[in-house]
Amino acid sequence: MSQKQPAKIVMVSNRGSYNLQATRDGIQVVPAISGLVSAVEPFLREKGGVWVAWGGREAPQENSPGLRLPVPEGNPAYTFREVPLTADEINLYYHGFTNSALWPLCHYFLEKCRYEVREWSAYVDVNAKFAAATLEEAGERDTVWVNDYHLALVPAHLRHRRPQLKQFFFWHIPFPHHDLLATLPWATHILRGLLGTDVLGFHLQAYVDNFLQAVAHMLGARVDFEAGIVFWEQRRIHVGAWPMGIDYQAFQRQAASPATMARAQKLREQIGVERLALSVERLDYTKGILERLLAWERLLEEAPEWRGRAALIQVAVPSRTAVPAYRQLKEQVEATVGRINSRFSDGNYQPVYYFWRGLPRRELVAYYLAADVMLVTPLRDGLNLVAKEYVASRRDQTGVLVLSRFAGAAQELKGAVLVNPYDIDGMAMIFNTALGMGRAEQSKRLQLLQERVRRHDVHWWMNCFHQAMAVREGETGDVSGSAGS
Ligand code: GDG
Repeated sequence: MSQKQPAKIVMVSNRGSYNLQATRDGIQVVPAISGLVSAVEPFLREKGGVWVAWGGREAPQENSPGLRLPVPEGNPAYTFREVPLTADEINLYYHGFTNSALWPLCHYFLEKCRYEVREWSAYVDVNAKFAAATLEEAGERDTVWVNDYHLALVPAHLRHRRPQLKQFFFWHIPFPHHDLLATLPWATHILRGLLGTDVLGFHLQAYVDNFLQAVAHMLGARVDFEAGIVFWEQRRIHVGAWPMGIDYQAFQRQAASPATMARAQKLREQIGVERLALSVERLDYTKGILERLLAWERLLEEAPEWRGRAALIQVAVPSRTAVPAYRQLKEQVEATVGRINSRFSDGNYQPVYYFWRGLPRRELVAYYLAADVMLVTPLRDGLNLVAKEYVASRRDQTGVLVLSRFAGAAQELKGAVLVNPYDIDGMAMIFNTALGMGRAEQSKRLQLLQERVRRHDVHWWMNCFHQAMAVREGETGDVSGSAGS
């Protein structure tokens, strides 16, 4: 890469902004749905750069080089660089270590964790592959931004191969207490890998604290807990809490479009109830879908006045379908929806509308607009962007956000009605309150929520990293006494 080119951002994540699908006519590029994509893609579209990611397909051959594609199609703004994975790698690294060890561990589902050495080895190999592709894309002056638990070892690889490269890392899910982390046989490797970065971000201060305690206890690193700095191998690593924001104005604009409003109106007419509740998420056991359905059923049992008058739309986006825990959950959710509908449907009335598919963005905003009550009740969630998107879409300041106290977003979103998703009876009572909440109370709460989501939007979030990097670049102080050197 030429030194004369302007510095660019190289985003690195397991799944990127696009999935590649082989068709008879060649490779088709399909936009991907994820929180990260929603937040960061607009930035790359505006500023250009590269997104290094697995394209979601099986590599055609063992050593395929990986495609480089200008995206979006028709109006290219940045480059999508594929890291091709073989069938074995997908199975062992993706379905295996990341989604059957790290994901449940970080969400406190220890009973769902599977620790297998060959899955760990695949994780090590795939992280090396991602690091190699990143080094091919990044120039000396570029900034590399690595994302999430899939790629915890990439920062140390990059540091080793190119010590001066500027690096951010953002961890999008909860970071567990070291008591829990210690159950993972390779926990110290994960910590060492992450310490290759310059700036490490989490959504919440609680996750920062867990990380700092883990490196202090498990690696013996010197830590300034107050300043959020780890001293490691003659370097300082800045660790901070920056809850991700959304593109508030984009949601407001979409919600203001006549087509979206008309679609929302049509949806309400089709369902034909007084009060409409909505939930949208990947079909994942952390999201509390089953518990929410049980609470909805309890509501209809205990508060029969809602029968015929309130319905729930549950959008469950297919996710990780090769992992047994997800397949099992799908069966349980579908059986539960079937039972509730057979118990309480009457004439044209149906209490639950269940969709196992993703919606196009425009359609999603129409659903947000149609919903009087948004139920976001994960058992544990790093943050949760859906809650923020609902808030941003409610231009007339009506609507109620019911939010789990175990979603990271609950710390920011004062004005939401908080629930404990493990307490089915309690949740049913809160659904009752939310469905019956008056306009004045709704609007008071939504104003508070919108103020927060508007101020701490995606631009604020990106800026936090730039500021943290600027602080790091201004440093010249003594870093002697670092452990791990
Ligand atoms: C992880 C962490 C953290 C969802 N359904 C549809 C759709 N989505 C979009 C939403 C939102 C994103 O996907 C989901 O983001 P969440 O934050 O709610 O949840 P995760 O996917 O689990 O994300 C989470 C996040 O990373 C960011 O750091 O907040 O805690 O688990 O943007 O809009 N988009 C479309 N159709 C759908 O049906 N178009």
